[in-house]
Amino acid sequence: MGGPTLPAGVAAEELEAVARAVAEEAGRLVVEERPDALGTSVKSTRTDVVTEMDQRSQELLVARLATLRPDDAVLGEEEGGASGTSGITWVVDPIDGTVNYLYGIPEFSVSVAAVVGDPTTEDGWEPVAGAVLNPVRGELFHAHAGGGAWCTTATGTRPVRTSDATDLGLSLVGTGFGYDAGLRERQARLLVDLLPQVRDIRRQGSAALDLCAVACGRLDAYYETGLNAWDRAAGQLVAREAGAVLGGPVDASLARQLSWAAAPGLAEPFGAVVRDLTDRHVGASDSRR
Ligand code: LIP
Repeated sequence: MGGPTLPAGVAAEELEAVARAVAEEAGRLVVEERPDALGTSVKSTRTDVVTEMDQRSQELLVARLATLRPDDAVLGEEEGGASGTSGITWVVDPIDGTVNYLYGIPEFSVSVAAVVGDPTTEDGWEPVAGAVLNPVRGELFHAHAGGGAWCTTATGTRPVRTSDATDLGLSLVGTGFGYDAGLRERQARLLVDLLPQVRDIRRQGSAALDLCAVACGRLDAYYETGLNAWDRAAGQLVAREAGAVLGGPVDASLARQLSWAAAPGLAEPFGAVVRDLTDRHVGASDSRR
């Protein structure tokens, strides 16, 4: 099956190089220019925090993409994207794991993906290149469609592959929770039913890094309900290129109600159990953040 169709004259490798470059610039910004007194405000609920560095990171990403890819659109988590005419949209999370960033926990990322299609729809889009940077660890995960998944650090670039897990009862599973208290209650009930069936759970706080953790075998599987496109766009491409099987509530289409990724040997039992538990505990209409 062929990969996503790119607009004429667009090379996925070039988009990957752009994603890597701008993610690294934004990563330097959020680490090196974080003020002692970090300005914050709230969005959907009082726990849904945004910092001044989320906004500054997105402003940098939009400005650099306007220079490097002037005809492309940009959709970001924070206010202030850009329209485009090329058929490529950059879907960016300027800081994924904002609460970790706020608390000084070194598990946050800058996530940058180039997608075809409309990323404001549920599944009418597909990533073609992307990069996820943990700027504290200095780990840059990156991929383009059909090019494999890679991790670049100060010591070089290595290919990444999923684990060879096959036993659900021995699987290490990542997840996350939304900002709405009612959704969190239902997500917790899902977790109560899942936890006895797996080895253990990790809640690391960045969907992009969780998907990259599946890609490199630090997690055997990951699921989350209520993700936005910017949380997952780059990480899902890295995971798929690393050999992970990905899916949603009914089929291979990741969706707001449920997005999951698993090592191939685990995909059938894991996909079945998270689809069933999501149906039981988190209805489609409950997947607001
Ligand atoms: C975060 C997600 C994470 C989720 C958090 C939060 P943000 O994104 O990446 O998976 O569990 O609640 O939504 O808001 O830090 O960009």
